[in-house]
Amino acid sequence: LSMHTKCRGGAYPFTKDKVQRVQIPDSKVDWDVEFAEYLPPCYTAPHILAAPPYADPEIGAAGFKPRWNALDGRVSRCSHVKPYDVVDGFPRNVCGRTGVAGRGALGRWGPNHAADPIVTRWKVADGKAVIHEKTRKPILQFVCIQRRDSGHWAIPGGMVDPGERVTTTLQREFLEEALNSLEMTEKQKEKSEKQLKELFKGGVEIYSGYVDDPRNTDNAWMETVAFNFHQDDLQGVLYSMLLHAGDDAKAVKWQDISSTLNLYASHEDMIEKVAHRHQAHWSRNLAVLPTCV
Ligand code: RP5
Ligand code: MG
Ligand code: MG
Repeated sequence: LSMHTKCRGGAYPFTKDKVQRVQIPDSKVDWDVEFAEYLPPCYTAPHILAAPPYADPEIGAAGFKPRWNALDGRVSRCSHVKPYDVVDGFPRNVCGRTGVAGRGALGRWGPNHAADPIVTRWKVADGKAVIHEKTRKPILQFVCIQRRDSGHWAIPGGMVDPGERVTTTLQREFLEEALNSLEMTEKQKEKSEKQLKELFKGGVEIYSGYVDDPRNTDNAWMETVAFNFHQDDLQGVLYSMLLHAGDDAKAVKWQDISSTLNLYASHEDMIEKVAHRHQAHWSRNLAVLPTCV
């Protein structure tokens, strides 16, 4: 991702329009380009300043000595993109200016690491894979959740807890958001985990890097590692498993994959990669190849 767009311009999310981002033309996103009059508002959400366990203290707070661009105890402050600059004690967004300083709604200064499980199966009808009429390619479906915070449809991803393995985060977030494991009995949870065991063994990394998340600021931003867990078997467990939205998801569904999706942050880009990986249908607007004369 060379330039972010969803974290530029307009109001910062969840501020009821009270915090407006400074408009930044494409040409001035890059920190290396002079922007003398740039004076972004500084905003950190009240629930972050209230210091929940997952959030950092304020920069300069007694005893807060973050190790930037390094593994800081159990928290990774390394970017997947590149080492970031730290200016006057504040880490700088690896993808440039966002029009707002501070942490916004994000807990950590610098990179906030998430993981995104992209769980896929083939669309079927009468026991057979459904082929797209235009592209003649099979249609892939993924488990898509509706975010409670913004209402956008998204991959059921979540934050990597301190010291947590990404493989654990992927499975935990899928269980929480798409199967509502937080409201299951231990027995039900065990059953779901068992059902998913084979699937989650075979994940393939699709993307690792910056996420164009609307919460990003000049000093705090989302990064993720996205894995695809695909089931090829048209009779597999994914066809009988009951989806049930939970935690920060308010709805969940199997979503047909195509280029007309309009997902949260830069999730479409990750889904597109998955579609290509499986040679599944993506866009009905096939590229028109130049003809030789
Ligand atoms: C996105 O936010 C990531 O790609 C991931 O899907 C999600 C993690 O944040 P929460 O869902 O925990 O808010 O940037
Ligand atoms: Mg979650
Ligand atoms: Mg989430």
